[in-house]
Amino acid sequence: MASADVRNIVILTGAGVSAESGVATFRGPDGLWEGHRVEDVATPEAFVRDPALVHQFYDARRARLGEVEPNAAHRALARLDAEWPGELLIVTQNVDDLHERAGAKRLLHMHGELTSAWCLACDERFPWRGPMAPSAVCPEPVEGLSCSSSGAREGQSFDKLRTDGSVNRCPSCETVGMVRPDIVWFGEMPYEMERIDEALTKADLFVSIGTSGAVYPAAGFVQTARYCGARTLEINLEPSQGSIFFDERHYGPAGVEVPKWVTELVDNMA
Ligand code: BJW
Repeated sequence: MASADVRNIVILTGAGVSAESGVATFRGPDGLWEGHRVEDVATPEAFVRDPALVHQFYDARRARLGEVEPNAAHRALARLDAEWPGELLIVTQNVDDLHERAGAKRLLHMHGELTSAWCLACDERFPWRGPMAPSAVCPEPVEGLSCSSSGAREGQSFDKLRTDGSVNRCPSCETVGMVRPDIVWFGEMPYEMERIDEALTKADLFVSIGTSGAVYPAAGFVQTARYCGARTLEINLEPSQGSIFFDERHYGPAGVEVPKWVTELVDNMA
């Protein structure tokens, strides 16, 4: 793909770009979290059914962010972002912060971020670093409430539970027990769809990296970009579900294939 013909680039990344940093993918052999499928913990219904379980899932992953580092693929994309003179947008489905820690700036998180929280009481979003679940020890008996094994029951907010210090309190309206992960769950609208659609319609090159193509609307971006005239490139460990829609395919670890592709593109810049 000659870079002289390319000015506007859209890059979609998925869990595979962070795999070599030690972040688990969703649908691989290690793609279960303590026996739960992502579809069972990443829905609004799951959160209502068992908020403690869902908080535990996201608290564990938020804590893990401190133990992982960007890899060669994140760094190569940050280099491309810094050096590419045309338009470029990195759309990540990932909720980790490895792209920005590598230095990427022209980036958006369409499925939300682990380091962001959303208050359901006042609708504010704000940065969040520590655990979000109050450590839900079974409280002294509170009238009308009982503890399930996971510390909460259907429809129950955490405000009546005694905690050991981690309080689920909104810093804006101060309501306790109504802060949830700022993550796009199944059935919810991903972020910044208008901006993504606009970039896809203008793209000369669409590159998909480390995603299985199993989750929409991201899985459909390749078809939109292609329909609007972009060349399309897939970089993944193996053919994704949408591999037939790509003009070019590079299969191998992102930490090897992405730096190779970026070097080629940047070295041949017009
Ligand atoms: C490597 C590698 C290495 C490994 N190097 N590669 C029926 C038909 C069509 C659609 C639907 C349907 N029923 C419901 C829907 C809609 C639904 C959906 O798509 N469901 C599917 C299960 C079918 N989508 C939604 O509900 C979305 N909202 C929505 O559609 O709103 C309405 C709407 C209407 C119109 C326009 C727009 C919107 C919301 C989806 C929210 C997804 N949320 C999750 C969890 C939250 C985030 C979190 O907790 O982290 O996001 S699900 C999970 O999957 C996560 C990911 O971002 C997402 C995608 O996964 P990803 O990144 O592709 O990871 P994997 O594990 O699947 O693949 C990794 C790949 O990497 C593999 O291919 C490996 O080979 C590869 N790999 N190591 C390179 N080293």
